[in-house]
Amino acid sequence: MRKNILFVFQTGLIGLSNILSVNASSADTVTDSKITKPNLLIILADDAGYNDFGFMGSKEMETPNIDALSQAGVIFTDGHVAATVSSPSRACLITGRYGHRFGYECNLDGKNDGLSTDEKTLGDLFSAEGYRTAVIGKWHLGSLPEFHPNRRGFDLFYGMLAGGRQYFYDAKQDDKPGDVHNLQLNGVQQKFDGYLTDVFTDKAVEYIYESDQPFMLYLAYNAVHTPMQATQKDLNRFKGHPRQKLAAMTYALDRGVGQIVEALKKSGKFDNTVIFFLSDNGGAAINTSSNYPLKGWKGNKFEGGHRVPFFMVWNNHIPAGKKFTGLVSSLDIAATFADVANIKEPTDKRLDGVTLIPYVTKNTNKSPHKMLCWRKMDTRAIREGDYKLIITQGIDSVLYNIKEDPEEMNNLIQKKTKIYKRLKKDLSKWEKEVCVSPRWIETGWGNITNGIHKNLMNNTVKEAKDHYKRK
Ligand SMILES: [Ca+2]
Repeated sequence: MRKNILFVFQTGLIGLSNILSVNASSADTVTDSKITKPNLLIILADDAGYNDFGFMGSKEMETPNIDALSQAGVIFTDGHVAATVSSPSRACLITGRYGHRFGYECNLDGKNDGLSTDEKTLGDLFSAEGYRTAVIGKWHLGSLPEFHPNRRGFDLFYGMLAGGRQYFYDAKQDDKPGDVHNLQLNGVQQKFDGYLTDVFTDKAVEYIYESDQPFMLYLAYNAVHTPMQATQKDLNRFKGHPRQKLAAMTYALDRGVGQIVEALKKSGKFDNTVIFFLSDNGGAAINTSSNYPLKGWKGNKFEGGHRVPFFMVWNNHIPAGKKFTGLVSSLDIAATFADVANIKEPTDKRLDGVTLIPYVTKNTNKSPHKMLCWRKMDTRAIREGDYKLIITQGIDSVLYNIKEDPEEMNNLIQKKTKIYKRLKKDLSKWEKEVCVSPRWIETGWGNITNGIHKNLMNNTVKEAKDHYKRK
């Protein structure tokens, strides 16, 4: 029995009052046979902007299906990924652990780089518990045979090993035999017709319908990562739009989410599926993302790099239409899944996240985390309470009150010396306790990223919104 707690939902009411926790000991014999483990679904977008969904306030992007899904659950307004670029962010997400524990703090750099085989993935964790497990979409955790999803706990892999690819089949480039950009099914190259976002959606829909046993599906769209390619029909819909290609690509992503939700509902699985939706890192400049009102982009330690659109849905089990303002991390997904599936967390490789269930089901905005930390090469950051410290070695340090100044424009280092010292000490302690030396670094990227941090630290624009003339 799942913690002897049965959540009962009364239709039509919203808020804590509709969640009754019942000591089910007297009803164990009745409920045990009826309760099956919930399905687990992560829908990951790639490089999507903080302000590029309707539910996040965008007036430019059309995302009715994602918006509707967000309203069926809890939106995390202070939700963060654990790294600001794709590959380490995914390593943290899929293990539930800071990648720094196993030297994974940079994007893949060489062909031998990948997710340490000493680490367990969500696939390992849930396949051992009888779940069907699948990755559909982008892997980007190593392309050597030992890093292949099928050898990392996932029964099904339909996607590409690389960190991105073209959205249409191209036999002369990405779809040359043996290329890491190939679309493949469990190691076998696949041809495909149409637009890749729709192709991934179709496979996920098929997977949802055919699953009789509980499933754990990691649906990692490469949308809306470059290259900026969309179907002609979607482009036509946004003719004259200031960000036509991004709007069309986002619309296809939204269409996919709509079809996933429809499949879950038509197959009777929607109420028994725990869904997380988020982006793998902040919006990129190169794909014309808007992170307004946050400062910075993918790849840096300002809020625009790691605070992402992020929500959770478990229909009839957690409240709907709620915003949760406590500090939340993508690291929490693994721990939350373990909790709802009543699986014991590993004791040897401890998860760094916490289950979010007690937070979203109670009338509280208490933070699940006292602090969160980030590190890549010369730059590191710590968020503790309302404050955030960013340090770029050899460049500068900045301290912000994120609650009062989410745009990170007002450096408080001179005014809040005690807080600065405390955060610096705690960050250093985290590095000593958690981080090992990176197993690889991003060759040639150091000077570029340090230059970007220098400009952002110096407020080379007067207001964060100046980054985003088109809100
Ligand atoms: Ca990304």
